Amino acid sequence: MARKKIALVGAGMIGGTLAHLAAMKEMGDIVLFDIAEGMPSGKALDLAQAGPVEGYDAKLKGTSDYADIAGADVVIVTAGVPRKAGMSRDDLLGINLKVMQAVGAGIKAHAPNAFVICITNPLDAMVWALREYSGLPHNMVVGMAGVLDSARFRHFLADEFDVSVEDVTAFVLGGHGDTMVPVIEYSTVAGIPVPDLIKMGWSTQEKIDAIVQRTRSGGGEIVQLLGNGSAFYAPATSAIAMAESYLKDKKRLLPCAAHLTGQYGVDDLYVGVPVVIGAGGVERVAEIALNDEAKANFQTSVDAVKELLVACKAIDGNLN
Ligand code: A3D
Repeated sequence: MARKKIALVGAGMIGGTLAHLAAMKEMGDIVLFDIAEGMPSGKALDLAQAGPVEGYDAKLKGTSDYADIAGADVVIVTAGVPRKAGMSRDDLLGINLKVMQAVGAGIKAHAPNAFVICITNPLDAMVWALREYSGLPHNMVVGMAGVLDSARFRHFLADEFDVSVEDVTAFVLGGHGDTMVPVIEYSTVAGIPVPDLIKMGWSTQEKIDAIVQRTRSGGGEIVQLLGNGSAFYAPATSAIAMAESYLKDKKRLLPCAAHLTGQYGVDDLYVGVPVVIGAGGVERVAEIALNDEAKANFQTSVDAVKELLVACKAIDGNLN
């Protein structure tokens, strides 16, 4: 069986980390695409030279020519600009929308059968625009945010309960922004829901509320600390988990920005919900029951995503 092909569009901080992870896991051959000439080839060569030491077999190529992504099984898109301290994700919209137009055209021409994972911010609007520009089926285009936001929530919860992160599951729904919705009823330690753990005296409502808030601003906390650019290790790991679920038909249930067609009362919008990812791309949307507070928060988040789409359409009249 031929090796799989993973195309990484955008070879910056996340793109380079994606290439490293994909090579270490021998997920397939890797193409690093970027408009910056030379840099993707430099990263590809550096990573190829780590192969003999680590013992991974993967062909790595850097390029600025879309023809090189031809036949990719998975395309992960990080092209664009990241946030700087003091910027919101939404401040990136104007620049990154134009980038999505170019990337969408490249995918449409050269990798129309790929499973496409978008990471570029503002995520929920960019994944929608990328789908529009690429013309791929909705089930084959998905946004990475929920896996990362949930991982941040899981890390903070594991720290608070002083238990292994392995046993902590958590769900964060809604758009990838300050209005995201960490749902504590569906967050557990080895199956014990967080509200029960509070009753057991393992934590307090105040502490969990503070963790929810820290999760919402988890990306901003890292932007402040780094001083230049935004998080890249955990975002890359999260996208790789989604790519693996597709390539290995694992059918993992992961929170992702997926296209909704009436689920959760939302139509024709990309927003973070739990979905099953398998060989068919996004195979199923899990519609979980939400309490009134979570429902209201989810709606606020959906309204924020809708506003971003209005802004996209104002910039590009061809989007509708
Ligand atoms: P960075 O290291 O700047 O890499 C972006 C790369 O995109 C650079 O190498 C650019 O040269 C390249 N690029 C710019 N325009 C184009 C184009 N038209 N075609 C191809 N390549 C292009 O950023 P990064 O890797 O740190 O972040 C990438 C994106 O991910 C940003 O938009 C971030 O805001 C976003 N991000 C999202 C999350 C989510 O959870 C959704 C988390 C962290 C970062």
